[in-house]
Amino acid sequence: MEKKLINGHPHILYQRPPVSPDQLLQNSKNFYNEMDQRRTVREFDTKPVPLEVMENIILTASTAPSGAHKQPWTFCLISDPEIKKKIRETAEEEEKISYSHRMPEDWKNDLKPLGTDWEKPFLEDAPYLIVVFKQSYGIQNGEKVQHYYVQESVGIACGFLIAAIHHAGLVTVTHTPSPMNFLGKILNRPENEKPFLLLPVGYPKTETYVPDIHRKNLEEILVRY
Ligand code: IYR
Repeated sequence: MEKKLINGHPHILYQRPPVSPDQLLQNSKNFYNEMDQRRTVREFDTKPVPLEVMENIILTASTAPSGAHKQPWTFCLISDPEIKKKIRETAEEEEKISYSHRMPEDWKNDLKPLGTDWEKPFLEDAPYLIVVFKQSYGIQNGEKVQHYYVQESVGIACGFLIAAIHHAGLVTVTHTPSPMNFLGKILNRPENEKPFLLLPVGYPKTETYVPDIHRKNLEEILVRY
């Protein structure tokens, strides 16, 4: 029987082909090796990326689990140069104040190895910007719909999004201009949506340098019981 009712709701049989322990090892190693090649990149080539690639990446993000399957996210995909310019100008205005007044010295010192500053040319150079919005609540047929674990759900979806961008062969940087409410205004988003993360997406510049920093090793991150 391929379908049955549970709590009066239809369920379908879920089957995945069995995977041998050897194959599990191979698959997990391959995926780890691929993800370990991911780097945050802040210098983008202006070379275009096909729209369908971006749509597939966003579809992948939307496969993330979410509280009560409410899928409390909206992905805004921006290629319009005028909108990118406006976002860059406003983000830089805020970042200028952050770097000069808002961020304490310790924070700025922690960022020194990454080489960041208030200038964000990637907001115009990258062929696409994705602005992820979290929906504090949903609206269906004019009625408010309760959402659950919004922060966690959208965070997980962004993880999937970043993995999909990398897997496709592109690069990104998780940019969180602060404060970032201006994004809702520029993109004309409704009251139930709050900006969560901004990701420029594209090819890296031909000669791009990234910080010579390293990931914690397994013994530093894993506790076995
Ligand atoms: N939002 C600023 C500052 C910044 C903060 C952290 I924490 C980073 O890991 C990187 C940057 C900016 O985008 O420059």
